[in-house]
Amino acid sequence: MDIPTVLVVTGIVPSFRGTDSYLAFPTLLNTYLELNIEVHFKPEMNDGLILYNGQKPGGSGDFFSFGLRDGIPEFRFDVGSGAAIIKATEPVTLNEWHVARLERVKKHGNMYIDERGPYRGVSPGTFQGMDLSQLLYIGGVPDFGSIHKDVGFQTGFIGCVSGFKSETRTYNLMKDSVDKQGLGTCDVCSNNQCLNQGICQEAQTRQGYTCICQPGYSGEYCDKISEVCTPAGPYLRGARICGLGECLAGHEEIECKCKIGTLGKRCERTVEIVEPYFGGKSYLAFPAPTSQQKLTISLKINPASLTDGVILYAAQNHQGIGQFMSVTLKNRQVEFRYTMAGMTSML
Ligand SMILES: [Ca+2]
Repeated sequence: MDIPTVLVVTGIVPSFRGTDSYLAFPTLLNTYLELNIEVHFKPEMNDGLILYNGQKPGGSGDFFSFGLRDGIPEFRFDVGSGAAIIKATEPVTLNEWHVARLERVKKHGNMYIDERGPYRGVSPGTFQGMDLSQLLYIGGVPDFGSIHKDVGFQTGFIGCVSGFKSETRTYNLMKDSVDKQGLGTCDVCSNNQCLNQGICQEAQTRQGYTCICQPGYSGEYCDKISEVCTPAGPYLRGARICGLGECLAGHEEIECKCKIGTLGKRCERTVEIVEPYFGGKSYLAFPAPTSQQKLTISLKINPASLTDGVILYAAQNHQGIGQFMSVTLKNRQVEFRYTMAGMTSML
């Protein structure tokens, strides 16, 4: 195998600088009776707001927030009749990764920090339901003057956030955000624990990276001697062998199916593809066109060979029955075929 020399998939784990620095997402859903979220963070300073979601513009109404005050994690929420304030009993360590788990059932809140807890609190008054409709912010907010007055923060977080998840969804921090401001790249690999020449790859995991293992090694830190894919989630053992690609079990050894833009036996190298070259067994897949009335497609092709081949294909289903359209090279001519009203036409 080639020795990996290049690895430039970066910009996956954001860092925040305290002011004018945040990520925004659509409001958190299904929080009326319960809240169940988790955030992974590495602070560089002791104070700053890490999460905020409110109800009304200008900050009135319900909200929940999470942040660090003198290094102490603090979870607050208001369901309509006053804020619950839940504090941990000890500060978190700076420059290390931490996990905060925030739970709420009606007026009752629990916070776990690195599995310590629960730290508990109850909101006052009679209201029980949390109504949220503004954007969910991570790392800070655009304007501290227009968030709920009981949040109690004037500055955003300084440090890195490697993951955020709700009960039903793990967020892709960079891709799922609807607005972002002032982000930097987190240096996640300077103290990585990848063993056996494993390569550190920035990733939205608890520690902000995964290890891409050399052949013959696997495990979270390439610490296990083996070469098998495991039928597990994207960040478990098998997937790490192939970096961001997919691990396939072959007869003799594993194979990596790399995402476009990565290549190498373990998807360890990156390349920017402007004009893709197809070698006969390759393809690019896109969502099927949705326009039913009229469809205009333009393609620029440069054939390296005039042997027959498929240039473009889209169909109703995977079974090869039903409607389809295709553009092919056949007998040195470009053919366009499509079905309409049960008839196949050919141009
Ligand atoms: Ca409410």
